[in-house]
Amino acid sequence: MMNFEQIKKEYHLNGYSIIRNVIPLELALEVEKHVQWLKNKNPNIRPEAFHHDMLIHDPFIHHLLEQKNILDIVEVIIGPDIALFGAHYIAKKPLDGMPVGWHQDGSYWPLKPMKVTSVWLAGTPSNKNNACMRVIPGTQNKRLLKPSEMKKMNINKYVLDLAINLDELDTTKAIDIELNPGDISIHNPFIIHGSNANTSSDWRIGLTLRYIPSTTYVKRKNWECAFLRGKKKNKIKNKYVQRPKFNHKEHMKFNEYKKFLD
Ligand SMILES: O=C(O)CCC(=O)C(=O)O
Repeated sequence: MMNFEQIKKEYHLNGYSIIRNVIPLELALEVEKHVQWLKNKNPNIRPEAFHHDMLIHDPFIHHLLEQKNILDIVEVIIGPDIALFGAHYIAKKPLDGMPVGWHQDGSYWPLKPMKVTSVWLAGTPSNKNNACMRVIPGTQNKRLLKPSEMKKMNINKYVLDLAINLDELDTTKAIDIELNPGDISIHNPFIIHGSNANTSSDWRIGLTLRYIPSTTYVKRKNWECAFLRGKKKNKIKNKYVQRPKFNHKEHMKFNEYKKFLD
C-alpha cells in the first residue's frame, strides 16, 4: 500500500520522494528491453537522447502512462486532471554513460504556469556505482535560474546543454536517489539535480516522465502531449495525441500489446 500523505509531505519538504515497487518487476524489465530495442532501431542516437518525439506515439510508452499506480502518485502532487508533456529515456551505457550537469528542470520548460512534476522510473538498478540521479534537497525553494545565468556545456560530453556553475552550489548536500527496477522517484521542477558519468560495467536506465495539470499550457508550437486522466480544459490549447495503435512492423512487442490493437 502506498502512503500518499507521506509522499506528499516528503515531496513538499525535500523537493522529491522515492516510492518503491510502483510497477511490477516484469514490466520494469520490459522498460530495459524497450531501450535495447530502440538502440537497435536507432544505432546513431545515443541512448541518453531517446527523446519525446521518439516516444510519444509508442504503445509501450502509453502502456506505462496508463499505469494506475503512477497516475495515483502524480495526482497527489498536481491534482486529478493530468497530462504528460515530456518523456525521455536517459539511458547510460556501461563505461561511457554521459553525465547530466546540475540544473533545475523548470529553466528549460515553456510552461504557463510552472505547475508540473517529474517521475523518474528505473528500468535497471540505479545507484551510486552506475551514476544515479542526485538531488540537493531544499533547493526547490530557490528561484528558477534563467538559461542565460547558466554555463553552456558540450553536448558531446553532457546530456544537457546547460548547467549551473559549480561555485553556486553546495554539492556536499546532494543525495543519491538509489532505485531498483520498478521503483520511481518524483521531483519538483525547481530542485537542483544532476548525475555523474557512468563508468561502471552496468547499464543505468531511467525513463523521465513530465506531468502537468490540464490547466498548464505548453507554449511550444505543435508540441504533442498525452491526456491521461480527469478533465481537459477547453481554454488551454494543448495538442493531445491519440492513443497509438500497435503495429507489428513499427513497435516493440510487449506482454500487454493486445490492449493497443483496437
Ligand atoms: O537521469 C539523470 O541522471 C538525470 C535526470 C534528470 O535530470 C531529470 O529527470 O530531470
